Amino acid sequence: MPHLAIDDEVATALAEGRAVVALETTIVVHGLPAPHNLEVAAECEAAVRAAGAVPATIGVVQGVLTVGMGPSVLEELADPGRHSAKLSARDLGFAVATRSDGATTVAGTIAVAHYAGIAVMATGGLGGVHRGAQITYDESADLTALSRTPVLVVASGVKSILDIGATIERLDSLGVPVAGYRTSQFPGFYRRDSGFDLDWRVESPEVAAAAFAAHRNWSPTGLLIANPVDEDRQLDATVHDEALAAALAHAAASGVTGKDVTPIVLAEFARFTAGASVRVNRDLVVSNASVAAQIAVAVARLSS
Ligand code: PSU
Ligand code: MN
Repeated sequence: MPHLAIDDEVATALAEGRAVVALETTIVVHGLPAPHNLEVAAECEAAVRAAGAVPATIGVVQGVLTVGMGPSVLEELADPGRHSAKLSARDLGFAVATRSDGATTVAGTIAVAHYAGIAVMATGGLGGVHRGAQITYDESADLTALSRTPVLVVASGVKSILDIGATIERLDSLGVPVAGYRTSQFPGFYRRDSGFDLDWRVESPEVAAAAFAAHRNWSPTGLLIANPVDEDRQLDATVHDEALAAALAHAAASGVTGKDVTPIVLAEFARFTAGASVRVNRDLVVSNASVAAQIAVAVARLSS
């Protein structure tokens, strides 16, 4: 497959049945400002290794679905002059055919991960249903991708800019199982608790892995493990609520739609909080990478 390039270390780990964790690139290219973006990418890879798994950062480089990329390739992909696209699952065929550069979203990343044989991925916040979606129909393809791709995703819930209640309902309709990681509350990305309860919680990577292994026998969907940011790392509640209002107003006034909405709202959050939201975003992504790696190790153990 000339359109698929799996890094040697990742390929060897997969062939030997060892733990591999897919990491996305949209957060690096479109989600976090430089130099935080490349720093956090390196920290995620280190966190995955520290937990005994192999990291596979996924993106599209000149039309090649690239599974596992070193820091120099990632740096090139994130170079603003390169105008790397934001690629969801549906975009991959055109990106291959036109030899484009692009960062993959959760939807794009799990599609490539599954194609490459990787069953676990980590991100910051899953995409979801946007506020006002009953008019705009703006619902992230992350949800429908998870409903047809058997990859376990670790995320700190969904970003608080979204309609969290509606997102939880859609995950239910789509048959995507959700459990809190050592919490009974659905996390609110920058905050531990979005105010919504969860039906399931898991206390260990082993139970998360066992649930996924069982689920895969009768369902084609992925599974969401919702890992909240550490208590002492979350954004102050008042700061959060003020920033959220400002970011939503900014997005509405800018007239931006579609896939540009999430990046512009994240950037406004960072500006309004003078970088505090970026700090929280960094902490939660690295924590998710670590939890994903622990789960991937447990998944590998179950299948050996
Ligand atoms: N998590 C973060 N920052 C991000 C994202 C996740 O901390 O930028 C990205 C993911 O790639 C996710 C995307 O798939 O945001 C959702 O974009 P949209 O709402 O356009 O579907
Ligand atoms: Mn959207």
